[in-house]
Amino acid sequence: MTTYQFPQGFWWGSAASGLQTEGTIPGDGKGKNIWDHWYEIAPEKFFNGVGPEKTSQLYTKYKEDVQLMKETGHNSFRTSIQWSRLFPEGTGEINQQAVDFYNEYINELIANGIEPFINLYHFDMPMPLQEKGGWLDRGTVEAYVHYAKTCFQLFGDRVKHWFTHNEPIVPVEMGYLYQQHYPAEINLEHAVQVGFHEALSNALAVKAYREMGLDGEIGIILNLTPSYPRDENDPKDVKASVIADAFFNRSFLDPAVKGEFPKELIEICKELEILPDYQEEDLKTIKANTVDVLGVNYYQPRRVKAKETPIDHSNGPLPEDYFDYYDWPEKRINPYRGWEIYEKGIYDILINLRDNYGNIRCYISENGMGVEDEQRFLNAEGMIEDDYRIEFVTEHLKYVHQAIQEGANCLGYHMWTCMDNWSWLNAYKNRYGFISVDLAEDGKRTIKKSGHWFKTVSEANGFTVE
Ligand code: BGP
Repeated sequence: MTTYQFPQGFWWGSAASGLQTEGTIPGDGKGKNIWDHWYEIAPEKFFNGVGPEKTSQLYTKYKEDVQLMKETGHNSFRTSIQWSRLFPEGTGEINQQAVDFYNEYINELIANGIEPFINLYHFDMPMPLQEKGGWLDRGTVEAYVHYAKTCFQLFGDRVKHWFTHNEPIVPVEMGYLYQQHYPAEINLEHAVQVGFHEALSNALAVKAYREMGLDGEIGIILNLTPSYPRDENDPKDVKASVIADAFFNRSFLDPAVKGEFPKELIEICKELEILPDYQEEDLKTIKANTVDVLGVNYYQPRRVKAKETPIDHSNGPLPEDYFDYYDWPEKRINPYRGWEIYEKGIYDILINLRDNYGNIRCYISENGMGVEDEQRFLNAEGMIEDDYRIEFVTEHLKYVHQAIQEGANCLGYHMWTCMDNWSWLNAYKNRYGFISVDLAEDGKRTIKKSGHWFKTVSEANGFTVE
């Protein structure tokens, strides 16, 4: 038997986002964001035609949900404020109903011993700002900073862990390269500008937070996908992996933690003449306002090799001009999401942060496994027996534990997600939660086997396995 004991005060919990959980009810004053708009114009893109207004109804069920968090051993929980709920137009007039809702929700968490971690931007651009260009437009950066400051003012007395963005590379790649988020363009030049504005907005929000003298910490949440070369002894494969890493990880990790952009990326942008528009002052702002804490979302690695296929320039340059994806024959796949399961990746990330990023305070802010049709695993008592999820979390936690033993500054583990929630184009296809949500029964919640198991882990601050 081996016991994996975690440091005292370890954060056990889960993550979600406002848009994916709250839902919309008539008269709630929420404005439209890009998901509401996309669903209106292209509902067929969404799995089973389920749109973002029909999420897990947390807006009305949050009290019940907080109790369920307690029952599943949460000592902390992350969600995001919906920008379009607080500012229906993105800026300007504030929605008082949103202020009341977030106040009550945050207070409810705290009253139940659950530390609220609040993120500001989780893919939910208010539509009036998108109409002016969204992250392409510098005006959005200003509107974002106003939104951020308002949140700090309203909730900063009680919220001690703030995050500026969740996975800022995702709006870049999915909105401007791979067409999975609105506006679904393929345009590397736009992608670079969007990324720059997001990085700048992060630094400006960090600056604003510090200037307000609040007694919490502020960070950013990044999805780090370790880039493994096909052959680590082949310099061409290694170079391919370095470039993939610069595009997808270091593009935000380096400015957020070190205050500068990776030189490989700058060189490529110069060569392609797609450097973003910026002001000299911006680089100083980014340099001077790095984060206190880093959230790490880890789902899967990225495996690459030197470019072998011809470059296709029909849509202009792309990151894939510099590498090919490598199909590792030994990979294990979660067939529902199509993502590789590679537990050691979580260890490699934490060791990289220890060695190359000043061992910054960090925690695992998302990790999880989406599975389709979990009703197959219902037992006689009506509980989903998701042993595969327990195994998934256990195997990742073993590597988190090892990294901590070796000096990584990892402070917690949050699962994606608490209760089954709505996912971008996939809607309710894959379920990730510790708690199931029955859409046919008005969103009825039932704790899964993994939720009960997680409580034992949280209470023991670790677990014992054979
Ligand atoms: C992360 C996002 C989450 C969540 C999760 C699962 O990238 O931060 O919002 O959706 O991935 O992915 P998906 O919902 O696409 O299956």
